[in-house]
Amino acid sequence: MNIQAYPKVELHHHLDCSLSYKVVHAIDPTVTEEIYHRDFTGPVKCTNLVDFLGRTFRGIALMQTPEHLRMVVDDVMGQLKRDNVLYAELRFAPLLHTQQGMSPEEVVEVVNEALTNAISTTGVEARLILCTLRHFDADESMHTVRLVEQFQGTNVVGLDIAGDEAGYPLDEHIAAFEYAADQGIFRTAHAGEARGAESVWETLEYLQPTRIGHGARSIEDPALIEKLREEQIHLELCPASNLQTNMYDTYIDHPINRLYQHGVSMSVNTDNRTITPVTLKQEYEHLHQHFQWGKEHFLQCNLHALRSSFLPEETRNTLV
Ligand code: ES4
Ligand code: ZN
Repeated sequence: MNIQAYPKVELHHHLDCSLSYKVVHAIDPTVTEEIYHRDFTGPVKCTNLVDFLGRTFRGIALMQTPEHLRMVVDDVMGQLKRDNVLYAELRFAPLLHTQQGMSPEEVVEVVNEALTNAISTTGVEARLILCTLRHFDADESMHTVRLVEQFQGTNVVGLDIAGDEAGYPLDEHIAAFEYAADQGIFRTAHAGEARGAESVWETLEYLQPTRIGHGARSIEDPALIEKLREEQIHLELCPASNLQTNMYDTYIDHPINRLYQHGVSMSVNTDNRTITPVTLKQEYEHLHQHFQWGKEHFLQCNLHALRSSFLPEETRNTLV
């Protein structure tokens, strides 16, 4: 089985956490390969999600001008092409890119335009998801969903909430997600990563997403598994990232194979490619090695991913 050549779909990919050494060095020539591996790439095990999130700032600091944003988009799209990704949804938080004077609107405009160009040069189809963050207040969350609304009809297709799941509740974000639902904006939300099944239940109740970022810990509650299966709520699973954030000790402890056997809609994703230095090819190899996954598993995940993608319904099946 040639896993590299295998066509892949990636729904959960943080644009701001996937900078290659090459682009980091091009933006900041003082960063040597040694510094990149020390400061940008995380250790095999972080203490927890907060420790992991603390490693996102170095990359974000290099994405504060139009030129640097364009370089990162081109770099990431090149990585996806080499991984034989057919379709990707790339996410980032526009409000984190205003340190050198860009407005959030300009940030989205630049990334959107750079992505249109990269789609035509690479042939990789891709769209954008804008993230609010758990520690943001209600105004910042509302600003983020307004950006999604403003950019409807471009590459921007949805809303996500990321960040410190265990440290901040959902209260500040409920209005923004309600607004998104009223506007027909697609929604996903990180949950079931730093907290267990009760966090996934809360997220489903208050934010009403059609997908959950991670959601791996849903396995802890059979009633939740039943709900996910019945309502076809899609889990964007990222096993290598979950090992790194210390959710599980070893690969075989990860519930991805059990979730698959329960018939839950799911996809395989990298989450990020800098802090967790992993490609989808490598992630598929891990699954083959530890759970004997083969073509039928990867095909099923990719079909589930397309069905749950934020493309317009009529184009979801045109990529296969
Ligand atoms: C996250 Cl902001 C961010 N980046 C990567 N992974 C995450 N998990 C939760 N928030
Ligand atoms: Zn994530």
